[in-house]
Amino acid sequence: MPYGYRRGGAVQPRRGTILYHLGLGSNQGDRGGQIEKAVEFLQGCGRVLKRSAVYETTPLAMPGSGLFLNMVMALESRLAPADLLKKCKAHEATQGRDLENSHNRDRAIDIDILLAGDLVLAAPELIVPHPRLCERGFVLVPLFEIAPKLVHPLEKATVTQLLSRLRGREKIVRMA
Ligand code: PH2
Ligand code: MG
Ligand code: MG
Repeated sequence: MPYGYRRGGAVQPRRGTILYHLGLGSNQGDRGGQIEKAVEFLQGCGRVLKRSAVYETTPLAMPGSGLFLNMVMALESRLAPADLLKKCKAHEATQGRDLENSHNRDRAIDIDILLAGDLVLAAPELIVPHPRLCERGFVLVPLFEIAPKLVHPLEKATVTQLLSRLRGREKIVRMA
C-alpha cells in the first residue's frame, strides 16, 4: 500500500502537504508521450502516491475533436494550490499549448486539479473541487480505479457513488 493511504482507502497526507488528485488529458500529437512527460513533470512537484491506467476516451463537449488519452494521479505536495496550478500551466505552455485560447480546444496536454484534500476554493483562476468533475466519466472512471472511497467534500459522496450516478455515453477504454 503506498504511503499516504490507509487500509480501507482513506488517506493520511503528511503534515504540511496536500493530497491532490489531478487529471491529465491529451488529444493532440504524441498523446502517450505527452501523458508520460506530464507524469515526469509532476514527480518534480511532490510525491506521486498512485497513478491510474491510461484510458482512451471520447471527447466530451468538444465536437469534431479526436480521441483523448486520460489518466488521474494522487500527488502529495507541499505546494499551495495556486502554486501547483501555476507550475502546471507553465508545463502546458512548454508543450506548445496556447493558454490564451485553450478552453475546449485540442491540446497536447491538459493538467487539471480535481481535488485538493478537503479544500474548497472558488478563486477566478481556480475552482476546487473541479466544477465538472461529477459529470465526467473520463475523470471518474480512472479516479474510481485508484480511490473508490475518496469523498467529494461538497457532494459528501464517494467516487463510487458519483460514478454510479453518471448517465453518460462516453466511451472509456482502458489501455494495456
Ligand atoms: N477535457 C475537456 C473537455 N472534454 N473530453 C475528454 N474525453 N477528455 C478530456 O480530458 C476533456 C474532454 C476540457 O479540459
Ligand atoms: Mg480540462
Ligand atoms: Mg485545464
